[in-house]
Amino acid sequence: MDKNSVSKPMFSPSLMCLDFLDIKNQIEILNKCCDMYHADIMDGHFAKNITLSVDIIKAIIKVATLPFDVHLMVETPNDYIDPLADIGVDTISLHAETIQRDSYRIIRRIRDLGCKFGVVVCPATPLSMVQWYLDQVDILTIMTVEVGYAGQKFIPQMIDKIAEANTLLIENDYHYIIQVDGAIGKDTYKPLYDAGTRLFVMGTSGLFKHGVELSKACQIMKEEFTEATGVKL
Ligand code: S6P
Ligand code: MG
Repeated sequence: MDKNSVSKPMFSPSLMCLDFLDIKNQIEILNKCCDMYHADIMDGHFAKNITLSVDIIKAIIKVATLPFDVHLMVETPNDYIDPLADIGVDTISLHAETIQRDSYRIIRRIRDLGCKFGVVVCPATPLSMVQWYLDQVDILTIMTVEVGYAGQKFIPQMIDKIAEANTLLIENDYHYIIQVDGAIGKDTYKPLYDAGTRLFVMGTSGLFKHGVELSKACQIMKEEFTEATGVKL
């Protein structure tokens, strides 16, 4: 049995989908029903939007009891590594497309600061782009929508990429966990789980729904996951 087949699925709510008028209360609920936090930082250039920032994460982290994975959608990720490590995030996830010229130096810096290293690939980016440092990756994130916005449509071709990532994981005995980001919910859980995903970024498609109280929404998320995959949580 491979290690991925025994690891438990985990849920990481995407904090850009919070109701910003009620952040503290929502974090206190999510602390009890999720496994990690997913915090998107964009610069308006690499991704054409602006969402969270280091300062906002610094405030949220004070009431959060789960580890933070920060997804950096910025052209100059190097500028964010030290400030993020200073505020105590667990994992720094950078886009492969932005670290091609200095990946090994950046990975070493992240590790030296005591953080985990995550790498993210856009839908059209092949896994071959990260193959030379896959052995050092803690979280491998496959984007299943384009970067920038919540509420987009799932890109089904990504299932093959996840399966390829899972084959590489098993064949090479790598240690990364496969995470997916974008349009995750009851319609996509099963193919994603079967292909090898174990960490699910939860946004508007599967968790943050208008008119549903958040602790109830968490419960529905888990019920729908179990119903779709047959995996008890
Ligand atoms: C997109 C960002 C994502 C979104 C997430 C939202 O640039 O990286 O993390 O927050 O995709 O989820 P949903 O279900 O609305 O697509
Ligand atoms: Mg993200």
